[in-house]
Amino acid sequence: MIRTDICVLIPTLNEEDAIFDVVKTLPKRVRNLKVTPVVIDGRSKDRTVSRAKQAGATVLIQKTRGKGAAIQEALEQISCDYVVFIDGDGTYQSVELPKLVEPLMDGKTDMTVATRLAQRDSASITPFNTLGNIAFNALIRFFYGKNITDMLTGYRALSRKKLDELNLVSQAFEVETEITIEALRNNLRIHEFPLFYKKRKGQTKLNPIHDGLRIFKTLILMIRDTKPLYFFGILGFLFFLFGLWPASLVVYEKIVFGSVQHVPSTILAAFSFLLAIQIWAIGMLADMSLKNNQRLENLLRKKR
Ligand SMILES: Nc1nc2c(ncn2[C@@H]2O[C@H](COP(=O)(O)OP(=O)(O)OP(=O)(O)O)[C@@H](O)[C@H]2O)c(=O)[nH]1
Ligand SMILES: [Mg+2]
Repeated sequence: MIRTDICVLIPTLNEEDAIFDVVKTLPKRVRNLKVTPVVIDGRSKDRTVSRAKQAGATVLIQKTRGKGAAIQEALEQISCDYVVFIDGDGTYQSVELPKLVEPLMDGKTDMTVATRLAQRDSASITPFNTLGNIAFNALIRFFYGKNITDMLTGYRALSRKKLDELNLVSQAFEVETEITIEALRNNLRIHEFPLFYKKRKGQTKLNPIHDGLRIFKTLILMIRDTKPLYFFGILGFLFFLFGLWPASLVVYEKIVFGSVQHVPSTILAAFSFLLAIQIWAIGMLADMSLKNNQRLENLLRKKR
């Protein structure tokens, strides 16, 4: 077990060009607290592990696969007061670590997040990734009413106690999405601030289509589980709207001609409305179950 005050968790996969500087430029202490860089390496084929050790990091070798899995695996082997996540590709400013940890130490916030969109190298994020990020942030704003400006950033910090309250299960690049929504679900105070974001060294491990779809799926499923009334409410409303067109046709015929000519339209309208009602009912049941779970969670938290 690694014991320290502030653990900086750095997942790496073939990052030999960047990892030395990422580790070396980390401050050794924040105020009087010791900082320990822990690299969790996904069995890199290059010199990542030796470069990380040269820079002074503790290196763990990942048994599973994927960034999210790496983080979970590492957390099981670390005991600390604060956890900082930073990518090992040289995109984030290691030296700015105190800006992330000090607000936590002062009790001003529960999670600090360094955002990338305001200040960055021109080619650091592709237009496609920027667009995806903006769309995901908009979904969060719509469902949770919180103005998260960069939910996919890899540089963030939490106290270990707060981190342990989050239910993290994702294996790959969905981990940031999961942390963000879990933080919102647990009413954590989130403090975002911009930090300069550099162009990455070495090859990206993120496949924009494949990983983008996985992130989208995670986001939608988490919205379903944490905001069922909105989720099923909107879904039911879409079916209700869909049924309005054949229904208006049928009503028009009944009023003008006195009888209904389009029987299939009647069936389609009835089917759509019934489906909408069923979806709304599922939403209400899911919401009741969520509220009960929250009550249980609160009870358990108080008993701890
Ligand atoms: N341990 C481990 N680390 C990984 C794995 N996949 C990616 N990483 C690391 O996770 C960090 C983020 O991955 P990136 O490829 O930079 O992904 P990104 O930052 O979303 O995308 P870029 O815009 O290309 O930087 C990097 O330090 C990677 O080396 C993995 O399977 N295991
Ligand atoms: Mg990166």
